[in-house]
Amino acid sequence: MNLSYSQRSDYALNPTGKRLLQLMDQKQTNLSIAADVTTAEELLHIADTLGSEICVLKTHIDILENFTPELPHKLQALAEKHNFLIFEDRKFADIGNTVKWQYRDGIYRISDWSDITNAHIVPGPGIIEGLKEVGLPKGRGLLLLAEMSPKGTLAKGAYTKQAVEWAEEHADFVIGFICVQKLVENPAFIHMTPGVKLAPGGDALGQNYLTPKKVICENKSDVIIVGRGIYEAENPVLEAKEYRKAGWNAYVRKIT
Ligand code: S5P
Repeated sequence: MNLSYSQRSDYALNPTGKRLLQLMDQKQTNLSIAADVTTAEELLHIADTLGSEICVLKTHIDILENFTPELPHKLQALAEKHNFLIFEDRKFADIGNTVKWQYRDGIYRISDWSDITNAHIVPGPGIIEGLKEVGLPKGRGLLLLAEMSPKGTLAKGAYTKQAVEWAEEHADFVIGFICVQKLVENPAFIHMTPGVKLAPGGDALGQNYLTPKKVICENKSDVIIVGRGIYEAENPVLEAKEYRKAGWNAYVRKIT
């Protein structure tokens, strides 16, 4: 079944999942940038200068040294201006009752502004239920970390399979997976893959890089997540255009 992203949106039960699938085709991009920077200024600069190239801006809000409650409003304004979704890569990992607070409260109030967040499944399905109580009424979507990119990851085999089962049980809230390859035929689920560079390889701390073509065409994932490959480039805007083109061409080849 080689459905386009927008055809697949008909199967999505979650409004954010549906919107992302439609947005990718409308905007012709399956590129997500991992904006791993430590100041609000750098984050806003990335969002504004690269926003037109991406479908999703992925943040690590807790690495900012100067977070203020106004920042999410500014990010949301840029998301509207450039038509992208915000994904706070929080990687929740606690029991359901605790993650509710972590998602809704504290300094960051993630559920107020982040369209998408993600969770490890190591605590069991209660983590999904807790996040869902907070996120679903706001129309948010959740990605499960079913696989991880680094060498030596324990997220494989039976663990990955369990993530898929729980996603199917909560398809109104779970919009897909962080994974290395396509895991499930259900066209509603979005597969998002980090560890992507135009040249394959790794870093000094175990990260593995695959090319956009390998990720989209061979591994049949849907979205490439690129961090250092873009923001460390001499010209991040030109580099983002390269990644966008590589990801999009691979998708077009896959579905035709
Ligand atoms: O398995 C994973 C899951 C994630 S979300 N491996 C990852 O690298 N990530 C995230 O993707 C990681 O937290 C970082 O923000 C980004 C990869 O960054 P890069 O600079 O290596 O492209």
